[in-house]
Order: sequence, then C-alpha cells, then structure tokens
Amino acid sequence: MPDIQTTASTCCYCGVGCGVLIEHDAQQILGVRGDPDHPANFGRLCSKGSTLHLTGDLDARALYPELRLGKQLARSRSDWDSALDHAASVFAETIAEHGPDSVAFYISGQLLTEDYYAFNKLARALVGSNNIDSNSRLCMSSAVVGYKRSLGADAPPCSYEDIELSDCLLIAGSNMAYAHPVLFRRLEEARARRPEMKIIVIDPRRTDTCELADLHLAIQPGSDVALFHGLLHILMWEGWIDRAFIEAHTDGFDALKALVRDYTPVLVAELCGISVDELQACARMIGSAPSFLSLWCMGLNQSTAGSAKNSALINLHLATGQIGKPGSGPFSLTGQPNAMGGRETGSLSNLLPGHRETGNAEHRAEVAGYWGVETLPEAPGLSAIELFDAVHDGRIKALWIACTNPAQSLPDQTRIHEALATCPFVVVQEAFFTTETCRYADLLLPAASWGEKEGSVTNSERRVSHVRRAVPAPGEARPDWAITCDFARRLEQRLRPGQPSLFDFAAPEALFEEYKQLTRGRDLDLTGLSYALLDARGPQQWPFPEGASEGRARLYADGIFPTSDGRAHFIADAYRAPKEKRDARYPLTLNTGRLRDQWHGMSRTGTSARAFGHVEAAVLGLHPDELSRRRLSSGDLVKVRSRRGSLVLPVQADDSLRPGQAWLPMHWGDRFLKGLGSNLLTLPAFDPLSKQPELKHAGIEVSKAELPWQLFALVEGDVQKRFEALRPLFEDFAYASLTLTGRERPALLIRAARAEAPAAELLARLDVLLGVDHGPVLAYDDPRRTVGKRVRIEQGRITAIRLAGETAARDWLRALWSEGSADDSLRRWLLAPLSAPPGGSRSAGKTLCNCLNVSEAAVCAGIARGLDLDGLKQELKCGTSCGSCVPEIKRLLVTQPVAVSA
Ligand SMILES: Nc1nc2c(c(=O)[nH]1)N[C@H]1C(S)=C(S)[C@@H](COP(=O)(O)OP(=O)(O)OC[C@H]3O[C@@H](n4cnc5c(=O)[nH]c(N)nc54)[C@H](O)[C@@H]3O)O[C@H]1N2
Ligand SMILES: Nc1nc2c(c(=O)[nH]1)N[C@H]1C(S)=C(S)[C@@H](COP(=O)(O)OP(=O)(O)OC[C@H]3O[C@@H](n4cnc5c(=O)[nH]c(N)nc54)[C@H](O)[C@@H]3O)O[C@H]1N2
Ligand code: SF4
Ligand SMILES: [Mo]
Repeated sequence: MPDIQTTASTCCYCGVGCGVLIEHDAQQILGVRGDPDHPANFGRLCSKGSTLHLTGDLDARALYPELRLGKQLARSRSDWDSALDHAASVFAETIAEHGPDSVAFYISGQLLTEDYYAFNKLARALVGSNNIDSNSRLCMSSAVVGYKRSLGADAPPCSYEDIELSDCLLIAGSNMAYAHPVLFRRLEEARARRPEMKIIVIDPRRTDTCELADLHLAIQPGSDVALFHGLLHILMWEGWIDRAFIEAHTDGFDALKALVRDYTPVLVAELCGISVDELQACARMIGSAPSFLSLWCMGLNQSTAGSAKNSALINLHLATGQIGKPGSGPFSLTGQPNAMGGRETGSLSNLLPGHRETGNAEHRAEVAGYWGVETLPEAPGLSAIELFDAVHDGRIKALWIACTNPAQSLPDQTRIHEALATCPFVVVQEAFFTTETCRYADLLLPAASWGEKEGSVTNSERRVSHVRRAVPAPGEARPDWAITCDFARRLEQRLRPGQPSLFDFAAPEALFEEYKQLTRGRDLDLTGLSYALLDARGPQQWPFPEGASEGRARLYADGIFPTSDGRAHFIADAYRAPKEKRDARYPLTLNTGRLRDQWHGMSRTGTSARAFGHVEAAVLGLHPDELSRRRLSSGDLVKVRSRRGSLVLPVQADDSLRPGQAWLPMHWGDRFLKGLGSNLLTLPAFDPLSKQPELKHAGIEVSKAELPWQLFALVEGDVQKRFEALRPLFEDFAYASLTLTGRERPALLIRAARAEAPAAELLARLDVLLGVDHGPVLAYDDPRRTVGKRVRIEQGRITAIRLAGETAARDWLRALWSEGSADDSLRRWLLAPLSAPPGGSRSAGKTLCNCLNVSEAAVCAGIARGLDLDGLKQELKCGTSCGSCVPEIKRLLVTQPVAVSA
C-alpha cells in the first residue's frame, strides 16, 4: 500500500470554485474528495469534480516541447531551451519588422492569477501591445460591462450565502443545475428548509434548473431586455419600487422611465412569447419579496445585446433597492474557475491590472510607474473576434495561445481554422496535445495542469483560494507562469538588452506579491492577502486591504457606489432583436450550451468513459413538431445548415424546446465529431460594448441526410492511442462520431455513415486498427461486399465489433460486449446474415447517476413500480452521492407512467 497523502486544492472546472482534497502518493493522483473546510462547497462535489482523478489520461497529455520549422513539415520533439529561444527570436524579429501590434496573446479564464499577471506584464510592458485578450471575451465580458456601467466597478456584490437567504431568486439564462451544480445543491437545500422561497427561471428551454422553479418563463431567444423593461413597467405601475433608494443612490431614472413607458405588458408578452399573466406573476414575485436576488450566466452574456441585458437586469435591483442587503443583489455566475482573476489582473485587451483601463492615461501611468517602464501602449488592443480577424487577414503574424482551444470554441470556425492555418507562427501552451488548436501549433509547449501547479484563483463570490500542487507534472510539462516568464526573459534579452529583468520571479508567490500591490486602494484591494494568510485562515473574499481582519461578504451596503458621484446608474437601452432573425431559408434559432458531465472542448473530460455515460454523442434537439414538419424521426441523420456552413449529425425530439428552436451542446469540435461542431454554425457578430459574440442565437435549417451506408465499431483498450490512429480515416465519411464507453473496460465507440459503400481498402485499414483483421475473429462478408460483420472474441468475451453496411445488431452486440458474454446465438446470427439480431434492438440507454452507475432505464423501472424519490434513492442508491442527477430523476417522476395498483 503506498503512502497516501492529501493536498487541499481547488477544482479546475467551474466558477463555483469548490475546494478539493487530492489524494496522491506524491507521484500520481489517486482520488479526490470535497474539502469540508472550503466555504464554497463545504465538502460537496458535483459529478465533474468528483471524477477529476479519472480524467487526464497520460496518453493524451502534451509531454515535451515540439517545434515545426516549416508549415509543410511535421512537428518534432524539441527541448525547452531551443524551443523558447526560437520563439523569442521569432517574436523579436516580428516586432522589429512589423511593430508590437503584429503579435498577440490569446489566453484563458482557466489560468491562475499568477499566470495571468505574467502574461499581462509580458504583453503590455515588454512587447508594448494591448493585443492580449482571453476566452473570457466569450464568457464574462458582458457582465464586466454591465457591472461597470451600472455600478461603477466590475464586482459581483453578493456572496453564495445570499442565494440561501433570498426570498425571491430570478435565474436568467443560467442552467445552474448543469453548469454550477454545487451552488444548485445549496439552493435545493435552502429551498427545502424554506419552501416559501420563490424561484423564477428565465430560459427559452425547460432545463433541469426549472425543476426548482415556481415560474418558468420560456421567453423567445434574445428577448430578455424587453422582459426586464416590461417587469420594470409593471413594478412602477404597481408602486413596487423603492423611491427613496432611487432618489438617494442612483441617477438616470427619468430617462429609463420614459423608455419603459412603451414596454406595456401586452407588447412585452408578445415580444417574449409569454402570456401577460405570466409576466404579471413574475413582477408580483419580485415586487412583493422582502429580498430579491438574481443569478445569470451565458443566456444573458453571449448576445449582441449582452451589455443591455446585464444593465436591464441590474435596473430592476436599483429600482427596488434590492442590493447590498442579505439575500439581495445582481449576482452574475462566473463560468471558468478563474475568470474573475483574469478580470482583476487585466486580461481583456481593454483592461489593466487592478481593475484599470487601457484607455485611461492615468491608469496607464500608474501601472507603468509601478513596473518601472516608461509608458504602456495607448493603442486599443484587439478583442477575441477582432483578434482572429487580424490573424486571418495577416495583420497578426505571431500568435501565442495559452489554456484555451479557439479552434473549437470561437464562433464561425471555418474562418478560425483558416486564420490558424495561415498565421506564420502559432505557439500553443497546452496540457493536452489532442485539441483542435494543437494541430496548428508551430510550437507546442506542454503545460502542467490540475493538481500539478501552484497559484491562486478567485471564484464567483470574489473569494480567493490558494491552489496547491499535489504531484509533479508529467514528462517535461511546466507550470504556465514559469513558461511565460522564461520566454519573457529571453525576449527581454532581444528587446531591451542589458536592462534589469522585469520577470525575475522564482515562484508563483513572488508574482502574487508583486501583483497585489497594484490593487492597493482600488475597489478590489487585496493587499491584506498572502499565501500564508490563505493557508492559515482559508479562502477569503475581496476587498481585503492590508490590516483588515476579514474580506467583505456584501458590497454597497451603504448605498455608495464606485462611480464618480457615488451613485449607481440606470441604463436605458432599448430592446434589440438578435442579429439573425428567423427567415424562410433559416427558420430555426440554434441555441448552444453545456451538458452536465462534459467540460468545454472535452480535452480532459473526454478522456473518461464515465463522462460520456450521461450523453454519449452530439445530437441536435428539435421540438417534435419541427421533426414531423420535416418528416424526420429521432435518430435520423440530418444536415444542419447555417449561413456559415453545414454539419451532419443525428436529430432527436426534445420537448424541452419550443417550436422554432434547436439545441446543440457546445462540447463537440472536430475531434469526437466530424465537421468542426456547433461553432461551425454560430456567427461572429458581437455586442458593441462588451464585444462578446452571440453564441446562443444562430439561424439554421435542417434537412434529412440520405446516408444509407452505415458503420458501427467498438474496440476496447488503449482508447487514446486508437483514437489518434482511427480519427484520420473519418475524412472519408459524411458523418462520423467517436466516443468512449464502458466504465470498467473503456472502449472506443464509432458511428459513421456515407452515401454508398467505401472502397474495400478503407475497410481493410479500419480492420487492422480495430484488430478484427486476424486472430479469433468471427467474420461475414456478403458477396457484393456492401455488408460486412466482424466480432473479435477473446476468452469467451467480445473485445471488438465492426459492422459495415448494416448495423441493426449494434445495440444487441454492444450489450453482449458490456455483459462480457458471447454465446452461440452470436455465431448463428453471423452466419445467417440477413436475419434480425436475436436480442432485438436493445438500447444501451444512458447512465443517469454517474457516481453509482444507475441507468435511466433502471430509474424508470423503479418509478413504474411505484417508487418515489426517497424510494429510488434507497433501493437504487441513485442521487445519493453528488446529487447532480436528482433534478433529472424528479423530472422522470413527473413524466413517467406509474403502475396503477388495484
Ligand atoms: N458541466 C459544465 N459546467 C460548466 C461548464 C462546462 O463546460 N460544463 N462551463 C463553465 C463556463 S465557462 C460557463 S461560462 C458556464 C455557463 O453556464 P450557463 O450559462 O448556465 O450554461 P449554458 O448552457 O451555456 O447556457 C445557459 C442557458 O442559457 C439559455 N439561453 C439561451 N439563450 C437565451 C436567451 O436569450 N435568454 C435567456 N434568458 N436564456 C437563454 C440556454 O437555453 C441555457 O439553458 O458554465 C460553467 N460550468
Ligand atoms: N457554441 C458555443 N461556443 C462557446 C460557448 C457556448 O456556450 N456555445 N461558450 C463559450 C465560453 S463561455 C467559454 S468559457 C469558452 C471555453 O472555450 P475554451 O477556452 O476553448 O475551452 P476549454 O476546452 O476549457 O479550453 C481550455 C484548454 O486549456 C487546456 N488546459 C487545461 N489545463 C491547463 C493548464 O493548466 N495550462 C494550460 N496551458 N492549458 C490547460 C485544456 O486542455 C483545454 O484545451 O467556450 C466558448 N464557446
Ligand atoms: S460545482 Fe462541480 S465543477 Fe464546479 S467547482 Fe464545484 S465540483 Fe468543480
Ligand atoms: Mo465560459
């Protein structure tokens, strides 16, 4: 038994920022538990956090620097010295020849605060460019603008505790049951304790989050501003506003009043596609609640009206005086684990460290003075979409990408792939070599990842945690701050030789210490924090100025706001419809977002078969009426077209959507599904202020894809290696999807289709890679070679399956594989090729409870026997560990038929 140690750290996924206890033997991570002492989660973890130790297969990790010395060549293994010297030379030459704005950095909300700080100093102080932006542009930038425009500073004013204390909670454009599950658990528990608490959900889809809702407003996509103005109209009419607060602490109310006068209940109900009664009920809940809190996420931010949506919602808080009090306030949920840290350190092109602005000469002078450089660049930097446009048209000639996968996550992927393919020099600093972006790296730098690096992060409630390292990084991977500083020192030798280094940091703590002084006297002042204090007293909220004994749980309790006159501003933006209105050619609106158990581009979660148990493959959801209108059935392959391209994948009836809407998970890019994924379809239009793109509303149309020749394959073992070998073959198919399956014996599962049978040579190559070309394989090929079946059986168990041309037996065979059996019926079926599979078409079904491996079928059977939630928990154990599946079980309890007892 190895010596097991425990290191307290944080979960690397969402902005809840849960504390985890990593169990390890100083070499390898062996397990993970929730940290009972962490104030975000008090020991809870969701289905993603609790399976962290099962992800991150070494076969998928980037282990060594790799360099390509010409676009046509393959990358080959390098060493850190040569790799970083080469990068420094290319950057220095590019800057010398084309100026500092010919290079750019595209970074991530998943970096640690120390990493961010190093990148910012590198771009602004050394390179002299504001071309540094992050994926937070796709995520939180509308919330940043919302807070700054309305309240004066980018600070979510609430604490998690307020979610539990509130009397009325409005959840808008957030599926927190999937995306912030531990907070949702806290809300569920609070609601069980205080059933009188009112919960409103505003989302075009009926999500699992609606399981807690007293009122769900399934508004038309993008109509939130109209809704919020309509609510304010009623609040004013009914006298449910706080005139004293408006008078004492705000300005701009008259202009807003004039605007919302036109947003009558009838008009708003029409614009939003809801009833006047629903609208009135919503206003009544808000207006009559002693405390009112709102939570929101990407349904508001990812929109061409993202800034307006944020401010229109904050208007409701200002008008009712519901801010700065327990259980009240506008509380934006942060997506990534340290998007907050990015905002604090200035990691959007328009920001500087300490909540400063690049456009403000005083701010630039303050930071330049502190860093000891003459000036900071004045020219505005490019935001994510603009930045990749500049790469596309050749203005940016050297691009450094860290901890993000733009070749999957940015809208209009065709252009992004073109841009990356033509950019003269692309550096990718990544933990997993498998991402779509790594394909374009001229220099791939292996980064340490979760459990392997030290630093700090800030979660959604402004709480800073010390992230501790448990094990060494694999291969030659290094922590991000160290890579960045090492490169910066080499670039310094070329750009400012002989001068003292700006990057003389021996450890992340030195970066934190230097950075924190830039927050002194600012709204986020964290000069009172240090690693030692965080270690002694646990995670702390900012502001936490030097000399303070604790951070502040709630901002603006005194009604004074960090604006020039101390007053909060009402913002009067009119409602604007999404950019792509539905029309005859593109009559459906595509909405995209998250699944419960996957994280973004799946570089980490996609290495674990368990994460695919809940949803196995990318499927387009459509309302049943839209399917019948197009003569489609669930499971059919369809071609999905937008103005930017088309994609082939299966369709499924989904009655959580309204007619006219479609839904696709955001996680699939060009790896697990052929064709660049949801962002092939999305549009690059962005909000005029926040520059955040409209990832939630693209016009599309769907039609049947006639691809009768189908392939199904399953092969167990060595999944990552086989994946890499098999993936290239799928260029020959119109549809191809790869996933992992099998909890105990992970296997690769492949589905593909094309119009007619491929050349025999393609199948032969496939068979070699699947291991069904020789050895203990039962095989049948029809004389015309359009139908072929192969099953490999070792020690009485199926270990590989390949069905070509005719796949009716796939579910039956997969079930046999999963049970570990291979009986005589298999041989009989193989030799009588046109007979139906003896097991019928048994469907494998999805795993509902991933912790305890309980399938949806088992839960439905339990419900049919009359079990209620407690009964199901007791008998099947589902929902008793992390609880992530409980909302879904509750929904099944409502919708599944129950046996009627006599
Ligand atoms: N499981 C999981 N959790 C995650 C992540 C993950 O990848 N996987 N990622 C993290 C990150 S970075 C982020 S940003 C968050 C995102 O967290 P969320 O924003 O909660 O997640 P999404 O699924 O992107 O979108 C939320 C909802 O917005 C709705 N929506 C779409 N259009 C509109 C609209 O016009 N108005 C309104 N009111 N609603 C609309 C969608 O139907 C969807 O249900 O999740 C974080 N947590
Ligand atoms: N259609 C659509 N598109 C979307 C969204 C949507 O809702 N719909 N949401 C948008 C949002 S909100 C977000 S936040 C983005 C997310 O988009 P991305 O940022 O592209 O998402 P990830 O896949 O999390 O990328 C993080 C990368 O960092 C790598 N990594 C992990 N740990 C480390 C580390 O410690 N160091 C380094 N250097 N690398 C590491 C991971 O392997 C991964 O490839 O997607 C956006 N795109
Ligand atoms: S809610 Fe889940 S994914 Fe988010 S930080 Fe906590 S454990 Fe991680
Ligand atoms: Mo995000």
